[in-house]
Amino acid sequence: MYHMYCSDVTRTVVVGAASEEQSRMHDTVARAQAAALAKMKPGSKGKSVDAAARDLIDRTKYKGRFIHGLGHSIGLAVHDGGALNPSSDLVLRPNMVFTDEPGVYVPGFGGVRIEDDVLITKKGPRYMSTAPRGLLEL
Ligand SMILES: [Mn+2]
Repeated sequence: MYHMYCSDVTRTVVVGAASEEQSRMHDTVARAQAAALAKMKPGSKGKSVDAAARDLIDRTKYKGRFIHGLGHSIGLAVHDGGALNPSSDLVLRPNMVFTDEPGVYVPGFGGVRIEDDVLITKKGPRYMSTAPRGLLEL
């Protein structure tokens, strides 16, 4: 919280050194997050932002493993009412703030989510969260 406004950030942690598969999974989600970010511009529809991440994931071995919407608006409430998901007709406008939080989840193996908060500006998207986005090895 900052002056009553919420943030919502997710990082993924692996205990020990990441395996090749864990690294590949994290890299896929990172690329999906970046693909969605590139679409987070004024005039974009929520469903097209979601599709940028979902289509990327669905072209990999993790097809169908992104099992939630891409993100949500955020402000005085952490889930502020607007959604970025496959059925969202919401149109992005300058000064709106959304999360960009793709993930993949494989039963019996594990999951990855990377979540950051993004300000929509006339010039395009701007990350408001600055924590390192890499896979954390503990
Ligand atoms: Mn969230």
